[in-house]
Amino acid sequence: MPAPGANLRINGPRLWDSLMEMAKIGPGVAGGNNRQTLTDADNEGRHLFKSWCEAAGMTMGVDSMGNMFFTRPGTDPEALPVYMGSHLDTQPTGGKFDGVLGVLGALEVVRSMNDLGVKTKHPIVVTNWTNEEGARFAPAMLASGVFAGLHTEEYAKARTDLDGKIFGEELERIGWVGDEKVGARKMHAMFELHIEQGPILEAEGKDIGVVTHGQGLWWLEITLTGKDAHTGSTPMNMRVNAGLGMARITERVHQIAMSHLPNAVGAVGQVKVFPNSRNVIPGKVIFTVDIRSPEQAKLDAMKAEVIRHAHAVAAELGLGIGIEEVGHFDPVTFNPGLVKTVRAAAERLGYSHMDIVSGAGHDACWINRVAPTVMVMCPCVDGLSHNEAEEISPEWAAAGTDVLLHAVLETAVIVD
Ligand code: HGY
Ligand code: MN
Ligand code: MN
Repeated sequence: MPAPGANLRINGPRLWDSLMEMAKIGPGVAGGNNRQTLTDADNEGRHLFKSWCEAAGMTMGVDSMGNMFFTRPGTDPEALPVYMGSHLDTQPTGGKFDGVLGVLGALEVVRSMNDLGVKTKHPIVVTNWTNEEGARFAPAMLASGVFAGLHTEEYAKARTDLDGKIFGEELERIGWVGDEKVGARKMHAMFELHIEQGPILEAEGKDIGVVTHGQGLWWLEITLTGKDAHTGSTPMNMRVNAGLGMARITERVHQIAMSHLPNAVGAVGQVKVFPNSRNVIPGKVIFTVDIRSPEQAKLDAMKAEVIRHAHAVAAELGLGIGIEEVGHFDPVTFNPGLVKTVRAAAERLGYSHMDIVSGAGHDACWINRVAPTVMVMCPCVDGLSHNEAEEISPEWAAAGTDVLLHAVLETAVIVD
């Protein structure tokens, strides 16, 4: 099948306008976004996205996890569709582009296909996956994980947020429980365009990241139980300080990652301290360890070291300890054939590019289990993400979406 002509390009200004329009929904306090999953802002963003997709002639399907699918018909209705998409939910202090570029970039591909009068053999489906971030309801990539069979729908719908709200009830509340069975859809291929969320592409001066692999991840939620006591009158040798245990384990997580460099990262991002009063020694803490590596052996070794050390600290300080695995996926290898297609598209379009391993987790990491999958990345300024100051250039957005257009058209097969 001949590749699409290099002159086929998306409409960059239209894409940028849509990104800025979506960014108005669920605004943050510092120029970014707080459009967390299953909130009213998420609902508003979903409706705006739906209106745009329907205006582009696509028809909507929604599954029982609220995953949204918009279909542009192909000439062969028997042919499995080519999917592309990402997520519209954001971190509480998120940027305007994490996830959103992949969803609205996919929409722009269809809008451009309409402008160009392009027909394809395979149908095309634009997707918004529910709760990719895992910020409000852990784990991350929750709904794509149910779709790929990694989690049961029952497990997912029982997840709770910090206020005790339940996922299934919140999905019901915003009215996005669809009638499709999760995971019933079969895919010819799945593409996800995403900002890198790291510094490599910008530092190397590359416009496009051809994502060959994704690093693996563990989220370990540790609960330490000590004893509430007065911070002033309690002698140091009588304290059972859960907060001290958390501090020691947090420091050790950093050291463990450093001891496994390169290709290893680790941090503690979410912390809950009880009773969280200035003059009470914390009797209980719950915190999540996030460790990652593209190398299976390193990921396994770091997990074992974190658990071993956490138990040693608890024993040393006389603390009770519980460790729950609240998120995990092994390192991912994306489909080599689609990787080649993405690389060839960047080459044909004249964009500088390099192979890259994704540092962040993405819905594509789960969908890769059930369909041929690949990612396309564009740089972000200073590699910053999960921060309201997240920034990309319109040129980077357009380049990534041009490559998505070409790779999807080649895979979906243009029909004259
Ligand atoms: O955690 C991640 O890597 C993704 O941003 N959910
Ligand atoms: Mn993302
Ligand atoms: Mn994210």
